[in-house]
Amino acid sequence: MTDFAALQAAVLKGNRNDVKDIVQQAIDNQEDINAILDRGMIPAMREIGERFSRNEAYVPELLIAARAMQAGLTLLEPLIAASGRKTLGKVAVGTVKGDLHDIGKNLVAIMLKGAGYDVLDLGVNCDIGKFEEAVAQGASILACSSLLTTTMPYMKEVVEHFKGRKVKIIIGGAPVTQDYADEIGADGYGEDANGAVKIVDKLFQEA
Ligand code: B1M
Repeated sequence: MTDFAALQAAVLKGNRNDVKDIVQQAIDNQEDINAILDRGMIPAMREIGERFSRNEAYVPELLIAARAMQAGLTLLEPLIAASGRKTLGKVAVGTVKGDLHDIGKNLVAIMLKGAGYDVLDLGVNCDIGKFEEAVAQGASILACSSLLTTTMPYMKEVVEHFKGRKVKIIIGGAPVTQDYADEIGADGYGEDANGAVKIVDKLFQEA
């Protein structure tokens, strides 16, 4: 029987070795993969995200938890692929054209993955072509990150490019605000990585 509380605690503390051991044991005991994710790892990543939003956890703790989560996911990934587990939806995450900052974008990608979404990480310096490729690969939400006031206007170009299409555009990054998202007609704004998960949850629920 898998100790899901211990698995959650190990992810929260970022204890990579414990996560690997518990997940491997669970696999050996033919535990349901969905249970490992939904009762162990995903709630722990959501909890660390909530703590981060409340300033009770900081970037290093988030990264350490994410690394532990990734260690467990690496063991599960082949089984997930073989089982055909349905993810909650496909989201593409990219830092917009001209901008090379990727730490925040990476956190957003990790938190979305941790929350159960299928994430396409488009990297940095993403032009509209890259976002188009993501849509062609099935992404229904595009999460754009910008850290520079000089690259923020590119988000407006992305929004305008996809206007009238089924895809939703959400934006975030240190200089970005809800007001700016409203001004350019984006479908949502995430203040931080956890905020990005919340807006993605909301948009998929509404879809
Ligand atoms: Co740059 N940089 N930088 N930089 N850099 C800033 C952003 C700056 C504020 C520093 C400053 O002057 N005080 C300033 C921007 C000023 C402005 O535009 N008003 C700046 C500048 C000017 C520059 C260069 C132009 C410097 C130069 O070369 N003259 C240059 C630009 C390069 C380029 O992109 N073309 C540059 C370069 C760099 C480094 C390469 C050295 C490095 C980036 C390394 C990397 O990312 N791999 C760097 C860094 C590290 C920073 C600071 C210090 C830290 C950014 C960071 O990683 N924060 C930054 C100063 C600062 O922000 N205090 C600065 C931690 C990260 C977790 O937070 O990215 O905000 P953040 O992400 C958050 C939220 O914003 C949100 O969630 C994340 C988690 O909470 N979020 C989203 C982010 N994306 C989201 C997407 C979403 C939702 C939420 O989608 C829905």
